[in-house]
Amino acid sequence: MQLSGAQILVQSLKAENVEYVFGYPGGAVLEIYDALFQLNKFKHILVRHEQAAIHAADAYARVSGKVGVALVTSGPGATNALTGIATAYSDSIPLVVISGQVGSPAIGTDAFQEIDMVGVSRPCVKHNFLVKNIDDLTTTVKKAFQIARSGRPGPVVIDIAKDVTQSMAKFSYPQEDIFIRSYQPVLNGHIGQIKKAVQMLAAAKRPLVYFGGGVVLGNATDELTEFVKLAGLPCTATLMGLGAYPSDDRQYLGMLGMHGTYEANLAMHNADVVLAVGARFDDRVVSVPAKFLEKPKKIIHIDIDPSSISKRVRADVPIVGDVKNVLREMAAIWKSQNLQVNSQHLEKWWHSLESWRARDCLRLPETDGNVILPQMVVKTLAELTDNDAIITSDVGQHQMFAAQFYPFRRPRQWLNSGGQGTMGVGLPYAMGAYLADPSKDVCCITGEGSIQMNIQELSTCFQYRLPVKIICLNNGYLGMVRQWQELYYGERESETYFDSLPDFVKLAEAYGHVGMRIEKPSDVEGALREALAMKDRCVFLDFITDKKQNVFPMVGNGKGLDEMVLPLHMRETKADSDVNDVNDRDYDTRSVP
Ligand SMILES: Cc1cc2nc3c(=O)[nH]c(=O)nc-3n(C[C@H](O)[C@H](O)[C@H](O)COP(=O)(O)OP(=O)(O)OC[C@H]3O[C@@H](n4cnc5c(N)ncnc54)[C@H](O)[C@@H]3O)c2cc1C
Ligand SMILES: Cc1ncc(C[n+]2csc(CCOP(=O)(O)OP(=O)(O)O)c2C)c(N)n1
Ligand SMILES: [Mg+2]
Repeated sequence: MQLSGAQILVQSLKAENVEYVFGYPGGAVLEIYDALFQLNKFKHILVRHEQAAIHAADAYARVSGKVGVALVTSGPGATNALTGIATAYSDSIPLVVISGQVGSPAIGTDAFQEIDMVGVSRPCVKHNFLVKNIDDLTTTVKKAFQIARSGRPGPVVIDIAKDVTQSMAKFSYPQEDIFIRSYQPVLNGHIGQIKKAVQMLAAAKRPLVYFGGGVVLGNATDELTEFVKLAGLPCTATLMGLGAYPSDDRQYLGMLGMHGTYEANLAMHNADVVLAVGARFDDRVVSVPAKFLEKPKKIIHIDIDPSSISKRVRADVPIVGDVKNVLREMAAIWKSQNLQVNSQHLEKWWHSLESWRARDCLRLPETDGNVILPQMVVKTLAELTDNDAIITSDVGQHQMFAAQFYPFRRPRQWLNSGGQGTMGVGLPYAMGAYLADPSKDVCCITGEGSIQMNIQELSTCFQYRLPVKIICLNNGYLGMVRQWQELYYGERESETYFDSLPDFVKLAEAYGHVGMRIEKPSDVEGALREALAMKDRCVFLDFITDKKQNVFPMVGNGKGLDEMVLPLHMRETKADSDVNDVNDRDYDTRSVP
């Protein structure tokens, strides 16, 4: 039977077991929307802005582990999608984004709503395709899903010329994966390298496991936990790795990096052998490579993407492969060779780590009791949700407070934009997350700045009755930028204060939701309880928080991990440890250069 290209596309997505498509219609995709209507093969979520379609599909992928799918029209629909695509690309999230294109005879003629989507998306996709011939359609869709989900995952764009959606052909979807000669991800690590790595770890004096988003993407939590336990090693997560190892375990030191814990950052600074597992030595972790390597360390780096290895910091033992496979091999060798780290060294190392941890770098700051501390809101939320909610965040101080104060229990529970730091992801992420797993409370921790970047999605939440909870930590400021201005720009608050903000309670109500404004610390718990009890309502909680809270610890630009700006309560006393070479700055915010 002959089908139109649009119908073939819809059938192909069905063959890929697509459950949701997030999208927005327009001229170039009219045929596709008509086929969606007629064939009714999966659920379409009509967002209010294409950027949100991509973010929601991205969140669906982060929570479900499947490929997220979005559909946008040509021209402005496609360009609106770009921020979402770049966001997913930076965090290695598997997406298939279908964009409409003008008819193939019109391509290159400055046609109405024509944009070279393959060209403009090239730097921020794992791969992209332009389909100009209906005979290429099914194989292109098949390849797109294959590429998006395999190896290092990422977004793939399929740009489809309108005439392709209109022409007719026979539908036949490839059953087996298509062999792509130029794309063959390496899944198993080199055994010689793995043996070398294991020996190096066993001989270490101050070993550290540094894991990241690759463990989440590779579903390797069990393998990571087993190896860390087996060898008795301390471990630390990147922002993207949070939840990949249970955060209440004693061997876990918390997040490292720019806003990492004192103990995690000093552990990395002082470690002599580092096992990096699916983490890419981002500049928010490494800061300046020369300072990072100031204390000599051997680096073992497991990553599925060879281009991630030795990109910023040279690896001594590179292992290209899937984290799950490599960690399994490492555990098998560790056991069969009956290896262990010298117990005296390990004991001494743990003594230092514990002394740093005892300094309690995330202790809540003192207040007069009249202002709401943003950290306190996150802590209370964690308690009330038993550390089990899916948390999405936007970008800014609230994002870091969420990362520091919500103790994640499992992978795929924490969704945020790490690589791009895209303000505006929080609400669409909550939408996609809820659709992927409606059994969990889904809470979006946001700021009054970020939420306004995709606030229109409150309308989508109403249309599909998505009962997400929006926890707005409203400090009236673009707080993270203000923090930098306070610390590094002589307190000149250039364009970071909002002189006017909407009444979020009325705004939420106008969209059909429940709005709450919370101004007193004593009301925080009650408000959260009340909101969480409204299982079928979307609730916007506008917490009026302390305007001038800062996120500490903080590693400033150009500083080493041992040169953290510490919270007030730590500035007075020195750490007590034999390997601690940290010089606690007698820090005065105003005197920072
Ligand atoms: C305001 C702000 C503050 C931030 N502060 C911090 C901070 O303090 N600390 C911090 O850590 N980050 C921070 N970030 C985030 C930072 O920018 C990076 O996004 C983050 O550090 C990267 O995490 P990652 O190294 O785990 O890499 P990811 O981006 O998660 O990359 C994963 C890596 O794993 C590999 N991989 C994927 N799948 C597999 C597999 N199956 N097997 C093997 N390898 C695989 C990939 O190739 C890639 O190299 C901040 C961001 C913002 C916006
Ligand atoms: C799209 C985008 N524009 C600008 C920035 C730069 N930026 C990072 S954090 C931030 C402030 C965020 O303010 P808010 O959402 O109120 O959060 P807060 O830091 O106050 O908690 C800005 C402007 C960004 N990350 N993304
Ligand atoms: Mg703010």
